[in-house]
Amino acid sequence: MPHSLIFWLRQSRCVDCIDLLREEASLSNYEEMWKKLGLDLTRHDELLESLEGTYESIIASQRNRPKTMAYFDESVSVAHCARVKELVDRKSKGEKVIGTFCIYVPEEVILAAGATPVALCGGTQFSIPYAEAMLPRDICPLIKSTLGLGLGRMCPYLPVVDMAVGETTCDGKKKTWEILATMVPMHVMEVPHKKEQIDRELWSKEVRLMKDKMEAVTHREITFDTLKQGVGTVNRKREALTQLHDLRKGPVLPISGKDALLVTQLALLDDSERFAGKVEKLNEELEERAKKKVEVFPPEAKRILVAGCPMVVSNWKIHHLVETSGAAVVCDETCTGFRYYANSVEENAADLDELLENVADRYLKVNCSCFTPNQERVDDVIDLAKKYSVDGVIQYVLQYCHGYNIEAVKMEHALKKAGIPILKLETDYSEEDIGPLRTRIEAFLERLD
Ligand code: BJ8
Repeated sequence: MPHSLIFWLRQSRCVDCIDLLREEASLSNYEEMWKKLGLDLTRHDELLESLEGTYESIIASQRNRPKTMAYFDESVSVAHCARVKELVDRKSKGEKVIGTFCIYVPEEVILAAGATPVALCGGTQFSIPYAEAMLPRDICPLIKSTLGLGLGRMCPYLPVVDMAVGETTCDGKKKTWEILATMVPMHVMEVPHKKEQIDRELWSKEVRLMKDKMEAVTHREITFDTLKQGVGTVNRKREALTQLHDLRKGPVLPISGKDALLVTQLALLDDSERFAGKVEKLNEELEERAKKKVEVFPPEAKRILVAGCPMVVSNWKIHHLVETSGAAVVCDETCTGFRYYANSVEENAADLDELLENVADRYLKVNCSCFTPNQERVDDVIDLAKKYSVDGVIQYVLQYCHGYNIEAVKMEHALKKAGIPILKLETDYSEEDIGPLRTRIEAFLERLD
C-alpha cells in the first residue's frame, strides 16, 4: 500500500467519506485502477508524496479552521482515488467525462449533454521536468506542469476523459493542445482576443460548435430543458462561491485566504451539484462564525487582494507567504477566484437559441489578459479593492506568462493613480525563490503601515 495514500486517509477528517472510501474499494483496488489507467505507479506515488508535504505544511497546519472544511480536505485527499473511481464508474454506465483547461469552456454545455467536466491543469512542480524533457525551460509552469503530468503518466484523469477541450487563449496553451492531441481527443474553442461585435459573433458560433461537438461525443441531444438544467447547476455553484467570498468583505474574517482559495480551486474538479451543496453548508458555518466574531486573523492584519494568473490545486505558494507574514488574503481576482464565480448565465430565455446566446454572453465577461484592450479587468481590480477594503494588491504573474506580465504595467499605473499600493511578484511553482519572495512581501506589508 503506498505510504502517501495512507497519509491522505489519516489526514481525512470527514468520517462519512472515509467510510465511503473503505466500503467502495480497498486501496489495492485503487492501485489496480491506476494500473489499468496506464499510470506509472512509482512516479504517481512519488507525486502523491510530494503533494502530501505541501498540503500538510500549508493547509493542514492552519489553526481554527471551519469544521465544514473537512469535506474540501477530503476532496483533495481522494482526488487521485475515490474521485477518479467515481468518474470511471460513470463511464461504465455510458456517461462521458470531458477535460478542460480554462474557465472559458462552458461547463453548462457539458452538463447539458449529461457529461461531467473535470479540469486537467497542473499545479505541481513535480511534473515539470517531464515536460522540460521535451519543451524549453522558458515556458509557463502551468503549461509545463499540465503537460508533464500527462507525459510522465501521473495524471489519473487524462486516461479517463473521452475528450479534452482546449482554447486559443495564450500562445503556449494553444500549441500545447497539438501535443496533447497525441494523448487524448481534443476539441479547441477559438476564444477571440477582442470584444467587438465581430468577436461576439465568433464566440457565439464557437459555443454552438461546442454544443454540436458535445452532442456528437455523448450521442445525446442538448435541449432547452437540459441546457436550462446545466445553467441552473452552474449558476448555483457560482452563487454559493459568490456568497463565500462576500463573507470575506467584512472586518471579521471567518476563513483564511488559503482555505477560500482551496474551495474555489476544487470547483473545477468536484461534482458540480455536490460541490454547491457543500459550499452552501460552509457558508452557513461562516455566517455563524462571523456573527460570533470567530476570526482567523487579528483585526489589525493587513488585507491583501491577489490579482493575476490562476492557481491550480497544490499551488498555494503566495497565499501561504502572505498569511504567514501576518497579513490576510481577502480577495482573489484570478480564474481560481473572482473571474470564475462572477456573473451568472441569464436563465430567462424563450428557447434553446436564446439560452445558448446567454451562455456565450456570460463567458465573454471573463476578463482574461488574452483580450485587448482589457480595461474591464483593471476596473474590476480597483472595484474589488474598494469592496474588500484592501490595504494593498499583489499582482501574481506566473513566469513566462506574457499576457499578465505586460498587463501588469497598465494595472500598476491605474492602481497607483487610485492610491492603492501594489506589488508585482513573478514566480514559478518551485520553492527556490521562497526566501526572496518572503522578503519582498514583508517589505511591502511594512509599507502599508
Ligand atoms: S481565462 S487566465 S484559465 S487562459 S497558461 S495565460 S498563466 S501563460 S491560464 Fe488562463 Fe483561461 Fe485566461 Fe483564465 Fe498565462 Fe500560463 Fe497561458 Fe495561463
